[in-house]
Amino acid sequence: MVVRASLPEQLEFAMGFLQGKRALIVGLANNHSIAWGIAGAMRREGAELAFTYQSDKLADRIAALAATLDSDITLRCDVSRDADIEQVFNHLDDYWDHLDIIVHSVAFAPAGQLEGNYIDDVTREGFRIAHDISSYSFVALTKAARPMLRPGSALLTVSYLGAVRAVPHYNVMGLAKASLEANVRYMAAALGPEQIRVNAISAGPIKTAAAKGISDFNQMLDYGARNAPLRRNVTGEEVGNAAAFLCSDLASGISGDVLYVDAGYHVQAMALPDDD
Ligand code: 0WE
Repeated sequence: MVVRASLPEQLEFAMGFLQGKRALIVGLANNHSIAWGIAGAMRREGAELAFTYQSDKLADRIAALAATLDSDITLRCDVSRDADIEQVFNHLDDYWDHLDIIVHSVAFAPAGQLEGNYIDDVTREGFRIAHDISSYSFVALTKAARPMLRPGSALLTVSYLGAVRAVPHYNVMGLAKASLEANVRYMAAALGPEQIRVNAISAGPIKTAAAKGISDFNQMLDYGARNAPLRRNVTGEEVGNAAAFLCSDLASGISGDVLYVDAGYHVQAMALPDDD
């Protein structure tokens, strides 16, 4: 396409860097979700969006949120069920003939697994569920989506520093995120020959609905804001902007990687002195 236009005219027709891309967002629960920050940034850059939601009780809320981003594609999907995952792509196929982007922003460990002493409190069932919902679901979605993916498609998931450091109380979720990050590398290796990219963002702590169930979360936010290089926490919008970039053709040379969007927290060692 040849575009000749004066500068003001070019600005008027300015295209977002995801123009023409179709993105499926998995993991939206409400307007505090990391998935919401990602969806907003992707829509701003021109992507068309579809959403899944976990259960019927979320149906109306997700449809309303989707509508504000010009989407009327919302599909129920409990990622622990293969039949649900299969249904999503059967239905999506009615709207779209291909898929450019999948965002996986899902994690769960059963109540009681994110507190106390790791060894005392971890259970076989807690371990299984955390790994199933938080890691296996990423490749399960990709397996089912594969016929709709094409060269240039990009897959993204959301991880946390607890994957690579022993964060107090993150416990079995840390193992599940380590598995998720390894999943990113193996999926990147498997899909690379088809020019499909797979990456993760490791986000700093953000006050989402999931975070509300975690004791001392506010203390963690304060600690990060005092000790990160940028002296603050990150927002869902900042994670969204990095996600939009990673899933765009601007990131065509990046696959299998974990990009930290955490105000630099992960590079710092030791608490800073009080007067810093
Ligand atoms: O990945 C997470 C938490 C995800 C999460 C949250 C819950 C709360 C409710 C997974 N499963 C559940 N299960 C529930 O029943 N984060 C990165 C946020 C988080 O959680 C922590 C953190 C941080 C940061 C738990 C302990 C320590 C730090």
